[in-house]
Amino acid sequence: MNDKTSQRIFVNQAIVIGVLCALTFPGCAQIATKPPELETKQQRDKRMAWWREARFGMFIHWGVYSVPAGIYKDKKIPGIGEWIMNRARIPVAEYKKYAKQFNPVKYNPDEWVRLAKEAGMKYIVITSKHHDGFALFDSKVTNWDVVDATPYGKDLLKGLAAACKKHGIKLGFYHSQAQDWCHPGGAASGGHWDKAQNGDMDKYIREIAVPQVREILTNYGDIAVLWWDTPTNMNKKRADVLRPLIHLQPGIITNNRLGGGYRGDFSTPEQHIPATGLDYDWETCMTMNGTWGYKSYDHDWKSTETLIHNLVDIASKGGNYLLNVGPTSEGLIPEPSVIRLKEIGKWMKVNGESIYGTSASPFRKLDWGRCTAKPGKLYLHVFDWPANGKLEVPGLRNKVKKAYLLAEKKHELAVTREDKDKVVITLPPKSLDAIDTVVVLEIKGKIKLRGETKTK
Ligand code: FHN
Repeated sequence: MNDKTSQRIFVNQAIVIGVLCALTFPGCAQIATKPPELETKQQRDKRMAWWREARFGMFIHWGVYSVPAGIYKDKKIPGIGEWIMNRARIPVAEYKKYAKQFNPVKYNPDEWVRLAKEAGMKYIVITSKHHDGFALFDSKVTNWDVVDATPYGKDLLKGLAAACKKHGIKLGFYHSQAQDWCHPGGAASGGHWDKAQNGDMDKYIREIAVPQVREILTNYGDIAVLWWDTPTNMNKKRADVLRPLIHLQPGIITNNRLGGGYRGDFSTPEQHIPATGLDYDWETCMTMNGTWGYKSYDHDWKSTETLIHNLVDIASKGGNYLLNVGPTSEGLIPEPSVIRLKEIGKWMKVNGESIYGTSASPFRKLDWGRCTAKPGKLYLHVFDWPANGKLEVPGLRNKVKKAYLLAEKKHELAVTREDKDKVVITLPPKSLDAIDTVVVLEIKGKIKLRGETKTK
């Protein structure tokens, strides 16, 4: 089969699935919007524009697992906190008891959103349901949700959606579509460990996953991102019933973890930054310590310097950074996360221009740091301040208009050209910011580099 034939078949399938979905689910009436598979490049660019501009978002992993917080029967359970039920093989009925202690009375969604905003983040993706199957929202198809199973008794996503709207932050949902360790038929990585988990996965997809995805995409206003996760035991047939639901939110952006061969809109390197970026939209998701869900004894926090360098490194390779927080069962974002986010925010306040809406570095390697770019401007992120005060920009052939520090725009820096391919900027003796001082180099025309470096 040639490429065109397979593309035609794929498109036909997308239409058939769309029509079927519209007939099967009344909530899918808006299915008439164009599936991403049928978009032109311009339409896709338009849909992806805010996300590419944003570069920085907050991931929130929150659920009942924040109650045991990494400890079961007085033992520290190794691994990531939200997997405690799986790792410790906790029986369903026993795990469900933790919900009785999930009472986030200190939850203040407005504060969370303001914190994300202060950090310079432009969107939030929160776990509407993680692999333990517990829904942070009022789901009509189960009692295993915050409203029915906890003393708190209120939908947690409603307030967050309202706060996001108020503060102009985009909201996305992470939804574990396949793994579900508490509803019969849900998949479990490594296999089921309690017979209460056994059941028909197709039935699970039909009766839990599909209606829940419909709920999260219908009841919370504009949803900007749907973040599928771990396509354990997913196949094309199962993915095909979930996928059309995304049209309930025209313009929504989805990741590549649905399964069934769907590529989604962006790739999702996890806990690492690809060495040279990727040739497709991408977002690195990462924890600040060693866990996504709260663990009381994980104090292995990345430094603010590492987090800022990661953000810059990612932007310099054309990606987004989705940085995680794991709130406690009381509803508090751990203090070390708050401190780091505020520090990142201070840096972003001064240097955000060098991150938002930038494109990848045209340079293959820069010994002193990283580069991000906008038309006519190179943002030189100096991690290691040169001892001789001379910042070398290798391979640059463009005429330079001027150079200055982003933090002190009025203060122009002297620029010389040592040979036709090397620009040298004279820096002040000391960096303004020990983590990353940004030097702006304004250039004429499209970036032109010497042959051995990558051109854009
Ligand atoms: O199993 C999950 C894990 O708990 C966490 O949610 C991460 C975030 O990307 N995703 C899965 C592992 O890839």
